[in-house]
Amino acid sequence: MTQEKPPRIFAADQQARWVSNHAGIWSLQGADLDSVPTLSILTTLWDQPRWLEAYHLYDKRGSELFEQICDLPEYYLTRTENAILERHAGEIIANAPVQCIAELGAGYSKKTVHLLSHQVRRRGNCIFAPIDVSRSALLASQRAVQKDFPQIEFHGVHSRYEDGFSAIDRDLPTLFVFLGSSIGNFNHTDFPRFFQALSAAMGPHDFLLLGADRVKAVKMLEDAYNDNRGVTAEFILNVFGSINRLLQSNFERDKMRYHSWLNPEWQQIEMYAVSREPQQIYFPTAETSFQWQKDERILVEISRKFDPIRLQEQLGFFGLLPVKHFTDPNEWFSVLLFKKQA
Ligand code: AVJ
Repeated sequence: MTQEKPPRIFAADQQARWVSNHAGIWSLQGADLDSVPTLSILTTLWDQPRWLEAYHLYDKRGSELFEQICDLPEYYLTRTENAILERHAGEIIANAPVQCIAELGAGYSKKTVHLLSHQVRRRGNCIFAPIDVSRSALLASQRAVQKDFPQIEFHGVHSRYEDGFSAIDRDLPTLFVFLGSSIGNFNHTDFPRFFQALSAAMGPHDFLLLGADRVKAVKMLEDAYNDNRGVTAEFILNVFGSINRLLQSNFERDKMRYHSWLNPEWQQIEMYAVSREPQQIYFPTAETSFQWQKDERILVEISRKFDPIRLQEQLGFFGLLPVKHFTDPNEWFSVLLFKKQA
């Protein structure tokens, strides 16, 4: 442990809780992010329909596959959002007079660079505080920021989103950034819980920048999650490799197939693993098993689509007031700036 003094990004009553074992990277004292969440996996797998929480998708291979998805011709989200940010970063920063940019997830993407460079240009200095459960993502982010923006003070927060954003000093004017339409992964209970907690953690000078994929023609949406090369299928089915490693279970790639569709009532893409044959799935560490029937589906991920105007109205009920709405010429994707109600 290096005896680094906790930086001023943390609120006074939080300072003692955060420790650093690598300069510029902070974790909660005693927190164990790698503990095997057996019970949480089994409870969702025994639900009806069976389902899994999306964060299990991002092991090493899953993260690599997701990177490939971002470059697929069918997956318009990443490049569309990037173009919006590239074009409007100056205006976003001008409208959000902050000293700190705190990014939830995705430590350092080329999308964030647009914000950082405008912040540096306009205000000279800046704190960048990515919050991520992946330590390696934070380290990569730190290397890149220190190289490209030596004037930026970097503090990586190695924690779950909620622990991270709740610890940040409410008096430090901060722009929280949540890009990529990651909110699309939140189901109807996660969604209000997340915004309630985030808004409660935000101070009177704070802003939120949110990237949200929009409701649009069914074919375009379904193609984005069912690409020609089958990368999305590999990404979704890879989750069972990660589950096998955690629980020593016996899911087999060859005995399942990928299926996805747009659920029109919920306006969400649903991504399933479907069993090709009846099979018994064992969980030796929990001494239990279940019969995975032929054609029975396990819901691995959802990706909700949004109407930006309705989203602005909805977030208003959480004390987040719309400031600006940025979109692309085709109106495929929205980047929304909110201010915390004083
Ligand atoms: C990272 C949640 C935004 O929902 O578009 C992409 C994940 N899954 N293709 C999305 C994903 C399959 C992605 N998010």
